[in-house]
Amino acid sequence: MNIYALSSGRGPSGIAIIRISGKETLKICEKITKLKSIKSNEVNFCKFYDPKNDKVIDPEALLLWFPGPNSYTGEDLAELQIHGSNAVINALFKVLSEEENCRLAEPGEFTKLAFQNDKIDLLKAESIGDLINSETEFQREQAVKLVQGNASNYYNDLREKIIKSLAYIEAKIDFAEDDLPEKVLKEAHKSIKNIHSDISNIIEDNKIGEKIRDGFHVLITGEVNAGKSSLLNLLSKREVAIVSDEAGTTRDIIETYLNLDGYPVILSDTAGIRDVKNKVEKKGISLALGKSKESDLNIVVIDNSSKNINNKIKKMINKDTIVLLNKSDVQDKQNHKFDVDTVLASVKNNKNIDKLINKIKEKLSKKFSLKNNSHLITRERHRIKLNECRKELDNFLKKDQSKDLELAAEDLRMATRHLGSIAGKVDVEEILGSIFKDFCIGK
Ligand SMILES: Nc1nc2c(ncn2[C@@H]2O[C@H](COP(=O)(O)OP(=O)(O)OP(=O)(O)O)[C@@H](O)[C@H]2O)c(=O)[nH]1
Ligand SMILES: [Mg+2]
Repeated sequence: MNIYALSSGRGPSGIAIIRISGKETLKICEKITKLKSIKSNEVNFCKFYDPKNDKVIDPEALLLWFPGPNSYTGEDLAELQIHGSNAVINALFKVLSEEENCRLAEPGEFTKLAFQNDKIDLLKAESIGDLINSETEFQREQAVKLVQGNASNYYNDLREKIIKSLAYIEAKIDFAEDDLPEKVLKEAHKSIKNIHSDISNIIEDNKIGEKIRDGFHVLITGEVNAGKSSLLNLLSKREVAIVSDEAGTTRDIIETYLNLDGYPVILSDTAGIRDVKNKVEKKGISLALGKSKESDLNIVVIDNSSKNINNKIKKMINKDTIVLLNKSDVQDKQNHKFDVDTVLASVKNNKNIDKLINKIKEKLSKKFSLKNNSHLITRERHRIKLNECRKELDNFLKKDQSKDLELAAEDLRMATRHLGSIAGKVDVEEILGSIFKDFCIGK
């Protein structure tokens, strides 16, 4: 089966790129360009035709032809660069759909083929998706690291170290009667202990990689009518939440996604905290209080002219929060003092909001040590596999190796399997075989 899809965004645009992958790619290209010889890995200047009626679809276009296996998918692949109007794209799609054994690709199918044909590992496939979807600078940087294979190399190194220890243990099992020095087992144990601690460090990373990928949760909470929804609208540059001078306007949690100077942030506006009887507002307040416990950062908004601050709000303020004393245009003298980060601002006049943004960035980067560039886990899937791997290493370390050698070997085998499945490598036996063979020759 041959597949095709639009690889660039939907037009109208100067150029659109359609990819075709599959065994008959060249045949299809020859048919729709009428070119006698299509040069590989070079630009072919051409016209595209509808072979049914010989009418020209695009009079000036380019064709790039990459014979497999040296192509993105590992199969024969062509890139058709055509004028990016919807009409040209649709006409060419119609022609391709009328070809035998040719269908529209499913989402991600080209990359799936690349994985299946061993062109890329799973981590790279995921990171290509992340790079395509990256919206902020942090997300782009993280995806670039993964596309370049930083995480894959790291996991592969760890995995190979486990396999080496496993080879020692296998040798001890197979050549029990020979005098393999006890030292060998001790070294294997020590190496696994180090790997265990490396994996623990990766797991206990405050979920930074996932946060960069999915966004940091920042919550706007505080007094009623203090300007929380106004702040949400100002930061997201659109009217997301209703603003009104009526206290208790917001009840539901309103979320919006934004790029705060490179920081991906999921910003939530909530109901103001106060003591009320109204059932709906009460529910909104309890939602807000619950959410404030899970978020990465709380911005507590207080009207600078307020006389008394509700106790529940006071309790929310700690060194991990930022207090925004709002409406400085009404009262410009700071009315409340807190020994935490406080910004006196006016949302209405967009005064000192830049200071608030800087504080948000500062807090997030401190809490998640963003300067450290070793974030490896970007998905829950990786975390689950690492946890499973660590569990097996735990089992191994707990065993008395002099008695349970076979079982200890099985623990390590499982550990390599979990680690390998992060990047999509599961054929442990093969690598194990080669290392073990070398070990025996060297003995
Ligand atoms: N003077 C002044 N008024 C503001 C400022 N920010 C917001 N307001 C006004 O304060 C009122 C309440 O604003 P909202 O943004 O709805 O406040 P809220 O905290 O979301 O209110 P609830 O959802 O009811 O808790 C509106 O009339 C806003 O126009 C400000 O910086 N200065
Ligand atoms: Mg509101």
